[in-house]
Amino acid sequence: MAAGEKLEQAALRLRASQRPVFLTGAGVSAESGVPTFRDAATGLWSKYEPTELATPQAFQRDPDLVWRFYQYRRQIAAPAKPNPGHYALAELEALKPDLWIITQNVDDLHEQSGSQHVIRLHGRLRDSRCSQNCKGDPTLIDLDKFRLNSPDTAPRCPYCSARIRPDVVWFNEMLPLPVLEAAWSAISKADLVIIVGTSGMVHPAADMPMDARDRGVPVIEINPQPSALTPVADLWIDQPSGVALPELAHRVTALA
Ligand code: BV8
Ligand code: ZN
Repeated sequence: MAAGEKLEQAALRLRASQRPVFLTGAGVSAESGVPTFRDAATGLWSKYEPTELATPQAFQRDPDLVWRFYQYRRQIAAPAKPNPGHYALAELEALKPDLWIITQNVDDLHEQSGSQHVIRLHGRLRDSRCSQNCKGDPTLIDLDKFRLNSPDTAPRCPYCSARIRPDVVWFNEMLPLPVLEAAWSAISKADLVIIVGTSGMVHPAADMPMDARDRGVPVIEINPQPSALTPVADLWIDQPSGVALPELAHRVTALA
């Protein structure tokens, strides 16, 4: 099926849906210049596997190394701006008030582009917290306020002196329960799931479209490459999200 026909089919489904859910991954931020997760360790970090650094064990073993990795990723993500794909999702939410985005991304680009209904599964790169959550979960620490913005060593909590860490969910850590509940609730109500820019390797995010498909909900994937979730999709649009999403929004608006 030609690309135009696939987009037309996707637009008709999206137009007819009341409660569409978009599951996004690092690919949706690629055109904003944020390296995808599996490409995150380039240059001097290329000798590390991101999945090995994004664990409590790595932080336990070498907090300063993991802290430097996240300071490096913060530096890259800080200047990034939303791309047309992010803005298209915000435009679609204005048309479809019950649209939800479940994102695996830890950048703020969906929120920066105006999307309100965003469920962040894996936390927020720019936030730091006490690793012991000594003042409650989460004990967020404003590094600027406490003048702790250290590039090289994991600073210590001003309240209990435990190490400070990025407020993200690492591998082998549970996702926060309220976030999981919100995501599963959105997926259980979805009448259409559109997967954008994820390799589909990380759980429980990857389980969500599968659950929808098992209930007979149509699933569409937007990704220039096949992913672990392509077999779950009824329709695979093999285009970059920065191209496909604006085209989709344009067609849905035209149908309105
Ligand atoms: C948990 C924050 C319970 C940190 C991240 C079931 C089966 C197997 C394993 C497990 C399972 N259940 C649990 C596990 C273990 C583990 C897991 O999934 N392991 C896998 C990898 C083997 N999961 C967990 O540990 C989770 N916790 O389940 O708790 C528990 C408790 C104890 C013990 C066991 C279980 C927590 C997972 C959270 C990890 N934290 N992020 C950080 O960012 O540093 S995940 C990390 O990967 C990022 O958030 C990233 O978003 C996410 C997924 O990666 P992608 O977004 O897909 O990015 P990737 O680079 O892989 O792919 C990019 C895609 O974009 C590609 O397909 C590419 O083609 C495409 N693309 C590129 N350009 C474009 C594009 N697409 C569109 N347009 C473009 N222009
Ligand atoms: Zn503390």
